[in-house]
Amino acid sequence: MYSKEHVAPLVGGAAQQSDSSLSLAQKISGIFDEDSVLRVKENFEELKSLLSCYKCAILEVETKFNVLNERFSLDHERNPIETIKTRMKSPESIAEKLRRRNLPFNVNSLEQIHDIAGVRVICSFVDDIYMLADCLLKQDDIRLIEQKDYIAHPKENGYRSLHLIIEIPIFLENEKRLMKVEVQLRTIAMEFWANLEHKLRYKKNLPENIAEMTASELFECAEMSAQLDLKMQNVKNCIENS
Ligand code: 0O2
Repeated sequence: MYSKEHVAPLVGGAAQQSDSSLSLAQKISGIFDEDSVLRVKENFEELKSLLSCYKCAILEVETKFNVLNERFSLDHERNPIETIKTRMKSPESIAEKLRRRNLPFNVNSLEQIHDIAGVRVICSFVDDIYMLADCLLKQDDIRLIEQKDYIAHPKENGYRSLHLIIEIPIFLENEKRLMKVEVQLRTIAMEFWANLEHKLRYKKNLPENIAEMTASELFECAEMSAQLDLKMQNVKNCIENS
């Protein structure tokens, strides 16, 4: 779940270490066998350190967007960003993804999951999405790993957003580490649709007839919200050109 709050710890601090390794083990125990759960407990410190690095990477990316938002407002007297939300993928969700890919729950496998750290940027207008993505990707410490433009090419269900997997350095006491972060950029209308669609349908097992009906209704809603974005963009262009 993406939130506006600061990134919550996925695993606890040193004082709760044994509790946390137990709770992480519990969370994945329905998904992995006993041996795997035991290995997770044994390698808990290493896992905890890696997950903390992802949290640091989120903070770095969030700051970059806050800086861009602040500087843009100087020249244009408006903010292109409405909200920034962040999330660490839940242990259950990570475990599910690893299981689907037939990978064990360990540090090496975790490094192959590119959306453990997530930053979602909610923009005012569609143009702002591409402008912000360009500004981010021009920065010389950012490397683009993958881009999925679900705005130019919406998903079959109508889902729209720009997804970037980026690599960003984080600077620790004695080392620099390159971390992957998934950045999702979307408008308020795209966020509205995606949130409600997620609540209503995404990843839920519905009876076939209901699923078909809701899918078609939701697709229509996605098209309507895309129209709304287009109209808003046109109004803005009209004002700026006048
Ligand atoms: P959460 O809760 O964010 O962890 P994969 O990531 O491997 O499952 P893929 O194709 O690499 O799949 O990912 P993709 O298409 O880039 O999108 C992954 C994320 O985008 C999802 O995260 C959602 O946050 C969002 N998303 C993608 N498609 C939809 C959609 O149809 N509806 C909604 N509401 N959101 C979508 P996760 O992993 O599902 O969950």
